[in-house]
Amino acid sequence: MSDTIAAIATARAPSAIGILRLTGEDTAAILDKVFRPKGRPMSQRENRVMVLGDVLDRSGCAIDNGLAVLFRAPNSYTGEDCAEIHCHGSPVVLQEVLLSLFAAGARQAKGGEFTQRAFLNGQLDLIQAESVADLIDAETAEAARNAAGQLGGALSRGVEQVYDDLMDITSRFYAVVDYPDEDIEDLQRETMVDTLERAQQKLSALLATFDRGRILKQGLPTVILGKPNAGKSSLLNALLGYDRAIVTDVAGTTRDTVEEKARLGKLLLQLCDTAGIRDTEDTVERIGVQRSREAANRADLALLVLDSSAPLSGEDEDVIALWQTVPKRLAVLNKSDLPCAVDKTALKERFGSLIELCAKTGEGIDALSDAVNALYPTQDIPAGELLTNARQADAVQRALTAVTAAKDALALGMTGDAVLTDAEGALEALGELNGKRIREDLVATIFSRFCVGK
Ligand SMILES: Nc1nc2c(ncn2[C@@H]2O[C@H](COP(=O)(O)OP(=O)(O)OP(=O)(O)O)[C@@H](O)[C@H]2O)c(=O)[nH]1
Ligand SMILES: [Mg+2]
Repeated sequence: MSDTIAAIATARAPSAIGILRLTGEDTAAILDKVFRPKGRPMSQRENRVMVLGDVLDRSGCAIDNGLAVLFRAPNSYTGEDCAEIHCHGSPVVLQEVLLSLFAAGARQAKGGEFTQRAFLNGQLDLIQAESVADLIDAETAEAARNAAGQLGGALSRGVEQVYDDLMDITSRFYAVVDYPDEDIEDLQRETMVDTLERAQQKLSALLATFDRGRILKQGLPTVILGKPNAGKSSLLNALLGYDRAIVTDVAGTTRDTVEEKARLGKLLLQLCDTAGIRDTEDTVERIGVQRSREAANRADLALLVLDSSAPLSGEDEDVIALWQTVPKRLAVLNKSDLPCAVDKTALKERFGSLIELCAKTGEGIDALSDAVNALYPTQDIPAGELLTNARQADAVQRALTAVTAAKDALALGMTGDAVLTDAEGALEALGELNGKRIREDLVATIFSRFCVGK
């Protein structure tokens, strides 16, 4: 038995339609008090059918004319009775209807409470529940597709398989521990090592997707490096499509790092424009240069910006040395609209490739986009099977460590209880991952990060 909760599920801005949601055991009764169709009340109508009617405020006056739908348990999002009221998207109307639902007996839903109920009622596992938040927060189509795949159970199925295999092993080991005189037969030992090895492979393959998954969700940490006036801020602005950073012909314009996300082809970049690297007496600029170095340390990709209108200088060489410390790199030859003063062939040879562009007009940005995307090819991982969540990655890592220990213990001929402890450890980690074995307070923390109405 659960109390009935209600929330506005759509954004608080004037829009064509705004939706309120409610779930809990008094859903139908509360809906009858707030929504009045022509003829029979909602509670006496067919399941999952949209009905037109008046939406009533606390005093029983119509404040809108809208639609309502009732999803009776267990065929609903939460697994309980659920309903939606579709109003016109006026924030004032939605707020009045929400108060009307409270007056009729509902209480305000907490962040993520709908999805939390869906999880607690077994409609979704924890991986799927978290993917709901990821889907809503997705910043690229690829991230959304991955979240949708997870919601569909792509990741859950793989985890479930490993979980079941480990359950099988632990139950066999309980037998060994209960009857210590019976040794594990060699044959049985071998099949168990096989099973653990398969689990190990699956878990490490899953963990290997996290790098890509993190990029998908948070953006690829990308630093723009170059000497003063090379055109770094101009490049940032060109990639963003608006003037985010100040651009002037004064060398040393950018003092602090400027961070912004930008979509580039299929990728989301977490761009960081930096202060031009040079030796300087200026205190503020010196701190800026230090920050540029720190940004390079954190970055996964570095874009080196060179000015094609002037020969390479010692300052350029200092930047190149820093640029070379970043794992993935691209060299950009900027100011392609000006007469060229560098030896392009030599630079191409030195850097492997050279992308010529004009940050001022945006010409050549497409080539840069292609080159960046080519560095991060979409792997052959089906959508939905990328780990994107640090909590999940941590659980997979713990499960992997425990499975490896169990496998090693077994291969070394250790006793049943030693292996059992490790196998149990792996099960516990996987149970935390999909929510089969998880502490209540942890569940509450996870869902509290969701927004209200989700
Ligand atoms: N002609 C031409 N000028 C450019 C181009 N890109 C940048 N500039 C000019 O070069 C100067 C410096 O540009 P910025 O983008 O501020 O350079 P920066 O590398 O951020 O410089 P600092 O912040 O001082 O390190 C400005 O006058 C820009 O208008 C380009 O593609 N062509
Ligand atoms: Mg700048």
